[in-house]
Amino acid sequence: MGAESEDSGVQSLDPDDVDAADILGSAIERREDPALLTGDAEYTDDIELPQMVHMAIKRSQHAHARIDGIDTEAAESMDGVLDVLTAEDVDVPGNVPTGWLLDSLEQVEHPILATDRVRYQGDALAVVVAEERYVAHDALDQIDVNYDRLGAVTDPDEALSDDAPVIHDDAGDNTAFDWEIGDAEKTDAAFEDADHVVDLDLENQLLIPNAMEPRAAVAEYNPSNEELEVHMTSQNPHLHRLLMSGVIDHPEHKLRVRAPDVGGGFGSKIHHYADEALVALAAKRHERPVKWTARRTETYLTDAPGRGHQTHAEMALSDDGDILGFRVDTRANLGAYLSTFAPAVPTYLYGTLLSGQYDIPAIHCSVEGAFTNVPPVDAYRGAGRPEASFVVERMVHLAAKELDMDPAEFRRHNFVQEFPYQTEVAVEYDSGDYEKTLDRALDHLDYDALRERQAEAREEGRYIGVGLSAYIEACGLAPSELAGQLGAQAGLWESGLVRFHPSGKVTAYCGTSGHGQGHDTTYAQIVANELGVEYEDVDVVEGDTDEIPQGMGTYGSRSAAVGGSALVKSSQKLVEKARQIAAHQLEASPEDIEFENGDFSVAGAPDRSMHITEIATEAYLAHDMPDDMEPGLEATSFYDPDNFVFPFGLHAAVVEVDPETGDIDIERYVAVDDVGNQINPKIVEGQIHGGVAQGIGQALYEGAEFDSNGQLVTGSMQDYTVPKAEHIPEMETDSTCTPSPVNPLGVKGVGEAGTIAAPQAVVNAVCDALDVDHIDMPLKAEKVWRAATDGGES
Ligand code: MCN
Repeated sequence: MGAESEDSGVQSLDPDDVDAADILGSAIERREDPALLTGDAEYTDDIELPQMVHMAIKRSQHAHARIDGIDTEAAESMDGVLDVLTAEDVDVPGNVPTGWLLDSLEQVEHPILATDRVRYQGDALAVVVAEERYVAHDALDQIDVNYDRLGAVTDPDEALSDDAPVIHDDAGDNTAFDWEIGDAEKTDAAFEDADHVVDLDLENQLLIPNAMEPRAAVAEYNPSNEELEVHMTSQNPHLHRLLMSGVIDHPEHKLRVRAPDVGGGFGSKIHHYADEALVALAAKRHERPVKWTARRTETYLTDAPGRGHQTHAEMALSDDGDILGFRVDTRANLGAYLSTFAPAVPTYLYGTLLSGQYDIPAIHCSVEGAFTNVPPVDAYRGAGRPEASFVVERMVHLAAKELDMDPAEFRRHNFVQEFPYQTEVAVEYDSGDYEKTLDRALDHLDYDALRERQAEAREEGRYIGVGLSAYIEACGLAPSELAGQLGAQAGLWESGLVRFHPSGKVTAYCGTSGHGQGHDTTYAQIVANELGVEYEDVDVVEGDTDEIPQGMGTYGSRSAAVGGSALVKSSQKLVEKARQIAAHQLEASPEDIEFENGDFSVAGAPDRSMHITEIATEAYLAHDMPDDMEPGLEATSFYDPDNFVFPFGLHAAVVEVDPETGDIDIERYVAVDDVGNQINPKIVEGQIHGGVAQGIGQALYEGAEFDSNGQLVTGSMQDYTVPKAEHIPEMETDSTCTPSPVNPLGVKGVGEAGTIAAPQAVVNAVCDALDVDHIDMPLKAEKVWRAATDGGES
């Protein structure tokens, strides 16, 4: 495990061709893919239940309005319509909660159906329950809503200005919170001593998540035992169960939340939305199964968008090339209400990462959160860390330019060298070797030759640019005690249960909930390795509150580091019990029993041994157990890590810009990542590919746009460019391995790394090509052409 790959592209292996002892760290094929690729997967919308009815949601057509009445009579009288519900019919608390609090946070009500006011286009007003899906949707048109329109604001800077329309009257203004981190005085002093100061205004545009499968829920209620089962597109079923039990006032132990196969989430399926709670309520009200599946237009209007920062950043520098201080002032778009983890994203997941890979002696960051008339904003792949890395790496690029230093050497000069490293923004980096990823990337690029080629091309009137991104991220947020001190309303541990069956087969249950990341494969690799059993003999179960003891879910690239480690801990507990049984049956003392590759043997007498699968049988026969030992062979752990893990890497883009048209051609994209030990290098590579594609999407194409009335003008795939294969260059991937000391696997997360690294690699490359300070994302042709033509900021 942890071998460093040297060639670009990892070869997939058939698990049958891998020795059991080498299973951990092997690039075996994903076992989940055949079902996903052949249509055998079961998504929420595939679920058909007897007597099932359908729900559709009437959504506000305006971004901000008072509601002077909703007339549902015509809809109710339609054939096939069973019911139309408005806020008046909601007889439960019905308020969507916030899962992260800050001292200065302005908590506002978020009713699951709007009462007297709508605050974004798409806010839920009423639901129709009908025998057929299309009847339910047709009935929406028959609901007459009397709107009294109000002024709308979608930009955080404008929302925070004095004359902006106020979105929550009780709050007085649109400030959701004021937050800061770092040492303001020390940072001011650093700027006073500076030889140079560079500064930039940067926008990190609002992005709309685009999971392949839209959000959906099917709820069924059994009145005889009051059990309510909700199948839904969830990244964290236990958390959804906990929150939903409060929202709809249904006992948690009689609520089962199950995530069938989930077609991607990228963060958007973490949060508790109004919609799934409404499905559950409708099922209880009608005592019939109810299904709701969002249409693509609904996902554009209501899936929590991400990013949405306006930032002013300043960096203080010495003549010698040292970064002396860093000052960052950000206004973050929170949307119309506070989504589940919204307050954490632009604060603790952002400000704490502003040291990047650099030893910066003074940092201060202030963030003002703004309510606006866009959908509630929350975590989207990277969640705060891409925003931080973008600010740091854009500023570092500019600083090198200001000092006339090569950007690679400027980075090297300022890199953190010793670990653990305590940053000025609270977090302590676990391990790293930043020069190694830089050098590896520069080798791939043949950097010196590339710079020469760039200079020659410039002489010929061609604009080639090289952009570097030395990113860092934090995942596996922990421990729970710290998260609690910072405002989390939940723990950030993970549970794992490993169960041996009497026949010697194994099931591993984990509270994470994969939705594309290959957990069935990697968790089976981990458990097979720990127990010394065949990989094929380990089954993995996730995503069901009735089957799994507890769980926090999959987001923040935490599953390998926290969920995988919980499975290691459980496996180790189980091995210890098996060792006692082996010692008893082999008539030796437990201290003399050695365990290797599934065999327990007596030290010095290797022929006296039992395989762990035999012990499993013995544990359930229970005919000959040690005194006072219970039968059975399974173990559960709740693993709460001591610290975050900090993956890092160096991504580089080489672009050629056509100054006549503003077109950008990404000639090369090199990604060198260090995610500690790799459980499965093929899955790691796949995660990097997907992440980079999303990052390039942000750099070049994506961005939510609203008109002056707050209407979304990029509300479909025709208007909002999600990158396609043809938009993404061939990636050259490589890795180094610096294990994390934090968890027993030595792993760091990989699920968001590419998305965090890519945007600034591309923007730096384009700015380098045109020799301009900055162009705001997305780098659409007109902006680039203007920058090329005006030679300055667009
Ligand atoms: N892994 C590994 N070695 C490591 C680290 C991870 O082999 N050193 C493996 C893991 O075992 C897992 C995969 O890589 O199979 C991703 O692991 P991890 O980094 O722990 O991330 P999570 O599993 O927690 O996934 C969450 C992450 C996030 S936050 C987003 S957003 C995202 C992402 O994963 N959304 C995705 N990748 C996605 N991939 C798909 N297909 N769909 C999404 O919605």
